[in-house]
Formats: sequence, structure tokens, C-alpha cells
Amino acid sequence: MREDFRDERVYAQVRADEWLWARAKAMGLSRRRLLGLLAAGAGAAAAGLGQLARGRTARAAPATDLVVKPTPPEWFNDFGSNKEMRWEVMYNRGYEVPKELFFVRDHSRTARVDQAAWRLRVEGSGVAHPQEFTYDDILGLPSVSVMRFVECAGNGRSFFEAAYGKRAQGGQWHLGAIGVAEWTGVPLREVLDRCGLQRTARDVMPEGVDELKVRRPMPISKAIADDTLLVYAMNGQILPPDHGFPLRMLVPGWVGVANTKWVGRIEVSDEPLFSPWNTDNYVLIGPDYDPDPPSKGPRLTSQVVKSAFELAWDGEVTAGRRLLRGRSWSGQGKITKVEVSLNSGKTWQTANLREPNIAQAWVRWDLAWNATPGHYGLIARATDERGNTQPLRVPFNEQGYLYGGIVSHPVSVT
Ligand SMILES: Nc1nc2c(c(=O)[nH]1)N[C@H]1C(S)=C(S)[C@@H](COP(=O)(O)O)O[C@H]1N2
Ligand SMILES: [Mo]
Repeated sequence: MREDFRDERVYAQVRADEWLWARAKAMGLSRRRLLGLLAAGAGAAAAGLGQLARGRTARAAPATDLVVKPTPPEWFNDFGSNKEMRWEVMYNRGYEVPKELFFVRDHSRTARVDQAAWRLRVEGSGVAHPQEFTYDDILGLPSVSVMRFVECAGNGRSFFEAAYGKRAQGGQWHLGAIGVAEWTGVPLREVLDRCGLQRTARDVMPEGVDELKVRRPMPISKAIADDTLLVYAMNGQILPPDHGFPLRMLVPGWVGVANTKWVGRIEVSDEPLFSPWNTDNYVLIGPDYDPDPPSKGPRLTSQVVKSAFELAWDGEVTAGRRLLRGRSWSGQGKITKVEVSLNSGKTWQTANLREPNIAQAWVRWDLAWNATPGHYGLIARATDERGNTQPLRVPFNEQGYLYGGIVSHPVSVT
């Protein structure tokens, strides 16, 4: 039987099994003995193997090398190959998120790419002269720097369960699957033009060199926008491996998955392009949505309006006068207003917006709070320049995308 690796749960399970079997073999265990251990309970077997491995080899292979940079629990919530930024680390920090604190979302694991051997190949019916670029070729092209967010489409997914008592599929993020950085790179249009972009070109699909070859098509209109970039630097530094070294896409305002990391190939086509990431995943499936064949539902494009407090989830603060701080953002434009409720929505106050306020990045805001002892549900509600705002709740979709509803942030004052 051939497993369907496009299903991430199948993929993760098969990988886990392969890892166990490899460890067992290295220790001289037979397949039969391994199956016996597994029958005793997968978790117990894994733990037992770990112990055996430590006893028999100098050092057990780290099971946690999915991501390269350190992701200590003070900074991140750990979901395996996905690491969610804890919002309290941003309390009164600068505008952009340092690369060390930036969330990581890998469908498989961080790819390690050899810069010297790496090439970017551009091909397909939409370009007259298919071409290959080296890393130096890319660095030699005109470049720009922009401040923008990258946000996972599933950011806020856990709030579907809070709203419906029913869990959406996927990592149960709170609101930390977003970061803002200054991205430096070559406008994708510059590269496509050098390959003889045709007037008939319709869709563009960057492809990663990671295990799953993640590829998320976009229409030509988005691909040739001024700020759609092939990025090689993040906050003025070389792009780190976890964030797509040597080259990643920046597709401003769009769902995170469009920001392909470790890009090695770009297909430009006269025909509409499809991949599992715009047919099965990153589409809205649920009672309020109709299929759009070959996609199982409407394909996601822009991110929605959201807000977060720069506080721990289930935060604790000491009583007294303080500034309550947070950030709001939208895929569709600048934030123009942020309202905050300190009493679960009974009354609202307008927060003070701080500069800079950049579209498709975020705005920082604050509000004076005389915190008295008790339990609070803090709510922030932002509105963008197009009038988009945050509703009470969002219609359910099975994979838990785009939860832009208001969220009650639990805080105890002691
Ligand atoms: N090649 C590749 N690109 C990828 C991914 C991936 O797994 N492989 N994950 C995507 C998803 S779902 C998101 S949310 C963003 C996360 O970017 P970050 O890890 O730099 O924060 O990268 C996107 N680009
Ligand atoms: Mo994502």
C-alpha cells in the first residue's frame, strides 16, 4: 500500500515509524522484538528505545532536530516542527520580531541547503527563456527592503474549539504564529522579466527543496506586485535556515504557506496551477463553504484582521497602574482603530496607536490600566482602513483557518 504523504498526519506517522525502526536496527533489535515493544505501547516503546539507545551508543540521535535554531520554552510553544512565539516575549519590544524569536512553521523539517550547489530554476509555458540563477546572480539583481508580516493561515486555530466546542484539525496555535520582519530581496517580477515573462502567463508556483516540496500557486497579478519578493535577508541579516535560507518568497498579506521557503524552482504557466496546498489544504471546508473543483473549498488568499496582547496566555500581573500593550494587523491594509475591553466586552475604550503603522505588517498600541485584583477577560478589536473588523466569532472550517474573531485573553491580577 502506498501512503498518501500529502496528508501530514500520515507523513508524520510514517516518519516516526521509520525513526523507531532505524534506532531499533542500530541497536541490533529484530523487527519482531520491535513489534513486540510497539504492542506494549508506542509511547512506552519509544521511551524504552530512547533509554536503550543511550545505554548502547555514545549519544542517541536527537529526535528534535526538526528545527535548527534554539527554541527554549520561555520563548516558544512547541508543536514539533512548528514553534509558536509566546506573546509575552514581545512586551514593549521594537517593531520587528528578532529572528531568534520568530515563529517557525515547517510542514516537514527545516531544509539544510548548500549555497554553492543551490540553483533557482525558472521554467514553464509562461516564460520564453527558462533560466537558472546562482546565489550570486540573485544578489546581483535590483533589490528592495520592506517591513511585512508572515502569518500562518492557522494562527488562532485553537479559538474554533473555544467558540464551537469542536476542535479544528491542525496545531492548536493561540496567536503566536505571526511575526513581522524587514525582508530584503529581489522583486519576483525582476526575475520573471529576465526569463521572458509572457503576456499569457496566468499562475506562478514557487517550489521548496524541502522533503515535501511545498508549493503554493498564486495568480500572476500577485506574483508581479512591487513587494512580492524573493528574499535573502531578514532584519538585515542572512536569512536563517529555519526561515528559508538561501531564498524564500515574501507574498505580503497572504496566507503564510504562500511564503515558500528554500525556493529552488518556480513554475510559470499559461494554465491554472494546482498542488495539494491549494486543493486539499489552505481551502475553506465547512457548512458555510462550497467546493471549487479541483479545490475542496474556496482557496485562501489574504489574512484577516487580528489582535494580540503582549502578555502570557493565562497571564498574571501584579496590581497597580500599568500600560497594557498589544499589536493588531490585517492582510488588507493599515489598522485605523483598536478598541479594548477590560471586562469581557461590556465596555470598550480606544487604544493609543503608536508609529510606525505599516500595512501588511502591524501596529503597536497601548492603554493605561489601573489593574485591581481579580480575574479578567481582556479583549482587543481592531479595524483596518477598508473597514474590516473582528467579529464575535468566525464560521467553522475543518482545518481551522483565518480565525479573526475577537478573543478573550485570561489574566489574573494579584
Ligand atoms: N518550502 C516550504 N515553505 C514553507 C513551509 C514549508 O513547510 N515548506 N511552511 C509554510 C507555512 S505554512 C508558513 S506559515 C510559513 C512560515 O514561515 P516561517 O517558518 O519563516 O515563520 O512558511 C511557509 N513556507
Ligand atoms: Mo502556515
